[in-house]
Amino acid sequence: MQTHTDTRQERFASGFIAGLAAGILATGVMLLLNILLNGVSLPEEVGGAITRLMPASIFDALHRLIGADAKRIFVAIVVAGQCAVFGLIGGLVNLATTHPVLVNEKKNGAMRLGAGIFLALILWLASGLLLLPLVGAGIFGAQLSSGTGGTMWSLGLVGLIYGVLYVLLRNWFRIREQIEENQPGAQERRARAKRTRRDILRNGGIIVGVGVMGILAWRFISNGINGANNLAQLTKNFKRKIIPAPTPNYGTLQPAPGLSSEITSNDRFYTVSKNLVSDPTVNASSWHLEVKGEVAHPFTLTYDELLKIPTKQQYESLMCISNEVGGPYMGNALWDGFPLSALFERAGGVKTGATKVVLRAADDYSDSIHLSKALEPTTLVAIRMNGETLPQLHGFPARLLVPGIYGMKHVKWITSIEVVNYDFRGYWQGQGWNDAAPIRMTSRIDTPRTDTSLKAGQKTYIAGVAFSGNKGISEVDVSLDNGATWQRTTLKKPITALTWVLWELPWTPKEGDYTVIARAVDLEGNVQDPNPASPAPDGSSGYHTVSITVR
Ligand SMILES: Nc1nc2c(c(=O)[nH]1)N[C@H]1C(S)=C(S)[C@@H](COP(=O)(O)O)O[C@H]1N2
Ligand SMILES: [Mo]
Repeated sequence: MQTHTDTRQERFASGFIAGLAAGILATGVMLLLNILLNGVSLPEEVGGAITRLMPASIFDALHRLIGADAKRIFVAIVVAGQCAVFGLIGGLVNLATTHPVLVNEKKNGAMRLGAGIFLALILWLASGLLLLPLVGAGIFGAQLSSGTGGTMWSLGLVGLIYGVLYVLLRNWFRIREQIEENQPGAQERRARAKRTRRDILRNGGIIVGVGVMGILAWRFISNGINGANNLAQLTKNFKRKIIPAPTPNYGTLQPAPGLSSEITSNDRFYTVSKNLVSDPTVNASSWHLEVKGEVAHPFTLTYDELLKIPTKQQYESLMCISNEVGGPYMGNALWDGFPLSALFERAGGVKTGATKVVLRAADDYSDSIHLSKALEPTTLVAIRMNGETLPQLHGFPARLLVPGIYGMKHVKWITSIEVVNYDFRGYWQGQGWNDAAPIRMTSRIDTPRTDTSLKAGQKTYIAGVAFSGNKGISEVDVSLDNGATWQRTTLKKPITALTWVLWELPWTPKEGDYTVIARAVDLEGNVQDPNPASPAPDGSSGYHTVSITVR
């Protein structure tokens, strides 16, 4: 049989394709094992390390540029990256394996299955001893909730699938190529195939490039339009504080379509977590809550013991520190929980010198709050939300509630509570996010939405929500003329000072183009900050603005 000797380029290309195909399947299995059996997910660990290393400002800018889907797009890129690395390994291995121990020359140069298993072993060691420690997950994921054992077997299985599949595919490609070689016209077909490969690469590159440029241009233009409000005038008329604070203008609101409901149902409540692929599903029967550190008598609770602690009900609204002005990451619920301080009493008290309380979670998330904040009577360990057992997405079996500071500190899926005497920094603080994280007052126009067309002479309502954390709301004003004049809106008397406030202004507009702006004042008289700031590192500020056309 006349065999054509492959060029190095061709050997790499066929090895790459075999590696890529095997890698896509192995990656799929890895993600499935992660979701179903708590196996390790390398894309999540690598992706997590990248987001942690990224300065908060860049993270934030990317988030704004790409929008709400940033997390999904990022995961897709990292997953694709992993598949590409598998392809690359396949290509390099095919270049390097000529040794008779790995390749059986008698069988047309077929790679031995043992070579695939050997490759799996090398990959297993490299990811367990190099990659995982490098991304901060410890040797074989010792720091992860999947643990060393879970990481070892899941990585091993995924590696084996890759190694064996790679060898089979690579050999299959080779046999096919050899059969084709021996048919007439092989030279021509090879040349044509090479041209096609080049064309696909070039055209694909152009399409991706144009697409990316298009998205960037579109975001740039739309950001520019939204950002063009009369800021100089707003800041000039801005009084930081009104003394005495205005007396709230409570009244009955008309049902305005589009206005948020005062209580957000569990299935409509926003969810945010660091977890790129899946959130933890905690098994209540094996779950424990450790209370430890600078306390007299550390102890551990089971879920049944936790349920026996007397609870109280508390309405509280939550807002994510990544929420843009006017953004969706806000909600209000009725929670059942017990004061965090009850756990310290049970532990025989906090030792002198303690300064902070560290919360750790089943997804390896952590954050801390100052001891004084931890001892406030409204700081709760919550176990129910709107009358239901805490839903999995919102932190089952237990989460923290700390009114006045951002959602970031409301640690979900808590596994341990440690009192410490040093300045602990949590998961997001490594990126530069504010550690104290007090909520910056905000108001959102729920209706009408931007670019709505309204009919002249027809009565409608401008309505929305305002939130200050734990300082209440005394006044919300609306401007219809880009900040030149303001009108007071009617407030729905809020449930407590820890919740958001619904507001409304009836409006029968004349024909014209309007720039509608809202601003709030809290019960201490502090006025919402008009200076626009993006969420990183302290939370967003500025006034929500919508453009309305009336015809
Ligand atoms: N364990 C854990 N707790 C967490 C997070 C997380 O990633 N892991 N994310 C925090 C962030 S950034 C926010 S805004 C809130 C969101 O809570 P929700 O999903 O119930 O709205 O949870 C916080 N608690
Ligand atoms: Mo958040």
